Amino acid sequence: MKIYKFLSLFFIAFTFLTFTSCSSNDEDDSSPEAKGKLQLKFENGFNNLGNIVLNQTTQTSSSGQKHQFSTLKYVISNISLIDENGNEFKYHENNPDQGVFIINQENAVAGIVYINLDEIPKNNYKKIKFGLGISQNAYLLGQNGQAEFWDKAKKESLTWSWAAGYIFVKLEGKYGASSANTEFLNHTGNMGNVTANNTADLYREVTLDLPTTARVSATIKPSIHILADFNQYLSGETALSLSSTNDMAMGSNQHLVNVTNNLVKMFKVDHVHND
Ligand SMILES: [Cu+2]
Repeated sequence: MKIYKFLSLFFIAFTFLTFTSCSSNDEDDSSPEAKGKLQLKFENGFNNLGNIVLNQTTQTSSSGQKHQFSTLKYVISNISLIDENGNEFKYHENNPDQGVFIINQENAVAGIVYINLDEIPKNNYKKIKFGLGISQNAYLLGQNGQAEFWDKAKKESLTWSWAAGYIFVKLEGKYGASSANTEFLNHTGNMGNVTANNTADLYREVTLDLPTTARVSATIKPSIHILADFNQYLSGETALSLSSTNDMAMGSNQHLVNVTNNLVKMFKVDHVHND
């Protein structure tokens, strides 16, 4: 009997403690300055084949061309989150040192490349928006405005000269009619100041709906799981074929404009984890 009494007292004390710690957490959460964290997961694949394994996964395009990637990298910037009321929280907008991220398939862990964001206001978010590449507003800050990111991008071989600027998407690999045996490289990016140089602006933004609300709080760090379907590259809105005229393309020529317009449609939020 004694042991039961002891246990029940212990249980009451425990319940009380849990209760008080919960309510104090709630108070923290509701303070206007409450901040939390958010994770983005980028999973690069072919929607019918699953994750892309570099030098291995071989796809056949809608034009019947075999292709595989040895390098797959792209730049994500100007991330913003849109809440239930349509208000937008911008994460270090046009600030490459703090708000630009490189997705490199070499860094994929079980097929996923992670971006971790801090200092996100507690809120319920319904949409995510981000840029593929670097906006002119950011680039035109000049090299002093993005020294850290320039060095980081340089280490990842995602730069040309400063005057030319950044590589936005870097795809390399092999392609061919019956087997993937001919090398290709397609590097998209702006040619410096696109107005001054009268060249195409390849920076693009996408807005994606979240199938489940991402509930950022001091205690919940949601993960937004994004699929990037690389079938869009050659088999997207504009079907593209690699050939000797475009298999060594760098910059923003018409082939790379088409590649960009296809790729910007590859993103989709598959699901959101709230934990
Ligand atoms: Cu997931």
